[in-house]
Amino acid sequence: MAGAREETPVSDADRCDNFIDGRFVPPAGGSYLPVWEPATGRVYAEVAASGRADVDAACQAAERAFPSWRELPTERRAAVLNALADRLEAQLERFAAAESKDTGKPITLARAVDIPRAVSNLRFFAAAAQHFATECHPTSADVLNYTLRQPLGVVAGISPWNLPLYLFTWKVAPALAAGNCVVGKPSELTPRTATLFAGLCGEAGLPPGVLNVVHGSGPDAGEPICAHPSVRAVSFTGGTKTGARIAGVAGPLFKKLSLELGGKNPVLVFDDCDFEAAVATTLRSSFSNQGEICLCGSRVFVQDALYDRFRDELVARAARLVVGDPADPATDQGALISTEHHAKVRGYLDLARREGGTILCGGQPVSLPGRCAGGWFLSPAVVEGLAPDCRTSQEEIFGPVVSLYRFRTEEEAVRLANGTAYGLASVVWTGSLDRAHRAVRDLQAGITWVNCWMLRDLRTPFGGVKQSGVGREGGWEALRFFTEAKNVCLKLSS
Ligand code: TXE
Repeated sequence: MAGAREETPVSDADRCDNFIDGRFVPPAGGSYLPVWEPATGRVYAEVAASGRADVDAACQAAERAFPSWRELPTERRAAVLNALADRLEAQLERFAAAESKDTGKPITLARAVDIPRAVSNLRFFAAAAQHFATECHPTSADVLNYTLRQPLGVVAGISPWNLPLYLFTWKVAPALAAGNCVVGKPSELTPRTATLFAGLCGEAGLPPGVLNVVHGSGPDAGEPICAHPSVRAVSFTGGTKTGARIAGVAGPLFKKLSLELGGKNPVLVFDDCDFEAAVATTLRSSFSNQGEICLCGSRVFVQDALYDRFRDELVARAARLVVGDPADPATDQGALISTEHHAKVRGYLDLARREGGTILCGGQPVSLPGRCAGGWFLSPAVVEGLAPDCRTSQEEIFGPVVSLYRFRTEEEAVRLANGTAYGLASVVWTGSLDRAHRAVRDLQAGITWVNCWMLRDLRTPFGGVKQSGVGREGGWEALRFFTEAKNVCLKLSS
């Protein structure tokens, strides 16, 4: 029965220990947290429940490693990242299986997206660091100002459970490439692939202490990392409330902060769009990874003349998505991350009904036969009839739920799209270049896709506005974040 939890014994091989100073070590306090397999609802591993002492040990190891890592030529650091990428790529199948088991996502997605993207993150920042240049300001004939960009020292990367290795490497790769040492904390819900990744570091030539992985809960392990005096910057991806908490801890200590938070992303479908492309992509932007991607479109605004046709087609296709064992290549929709999250998403569907919405399809717990009988599955839901300002329309659900709204004019669509506290991503479907440009100008979001979704170029700035975050990652932005600019003013002697 979906929602229940069953415990089974855990073997040593399924233990995720910390990785500190180049070695796997148990947590100082000796305790572990259970790790659940979302597809079965059973505990299948355990993860170090670290605390302040483990964070101290990791930060000290990182401090010790920093001088030599910083002094390595950029090319040598890049070579280590490329060696890591090669090893990861060679073990793609092993990592994809681990990611799928830990998160409940379909194995096909982990194989095609999560692990290849982690490989790309490493290769991309290995190359980017070698092309990174700084500014020079010749002030006068005898005065030259130039900018040095120096690594910060020890930096932290705190990553979430929805795209575990993808986002872990998105932080770790630029930080290391720029010459920093890292203390990383993966989500305690999905610690597996970061642990396997740490196991590749030695053979890839990463010196001990350069990358440390400290596992554990947010309050016990994450917060001491954010507050640690050695940590000069924190790059965080996760929920908006957690981001506010981290800002409250790290802000008064004047640490650099990059916060990639939640979203309630609008999709604007105008009646002059390419219908097939719009409906097929909206299906993906609504339900990829069970809707557990911060970039998923969760509010779909459709122009009056197209509304009924678009709704009927989206509902028909959503109803055909296969909810199944994530290990089965035929599965489109895997399990939700936890029983709590499953309950939270179902709670929003109940709320949607109370707020006047109609669930057009899905939204039901799915009971699968066999090994997945206890898994946290939910059929993808399309909702209509909600007011744009009700809670279901305003709060991040982060699951396989999308709501539809009808609009008449361009102004109305943009106003409704902007009417939430969030501003991460937005999507516009139209055949008109003028309309696209106007929408792009007026939408409050860090990213706008026009006639596409999730087409990513790692050189582009990534981040949100309003409650979706502060700062930008990706490309030069990430290398700027993980370095400190120092201006040098040289005057020639007369
Ligand atoms: O994430 P948390 P949760 C959203 C989504 C979801 C909600 C809560 O709506 O339902 O957030 O998810 C660490 N100091 N997103 O609770 O808590 C934590 O251990 C330092 C959006 O699972 O934000 C984990 O490593 N660290 C999202 C990481 O923060 C702390 C992805 C993220 O966990 C901490 C995930 C603390 N006080 C959830 N508390 C996105 N934007 O992609 C927790 N952590």
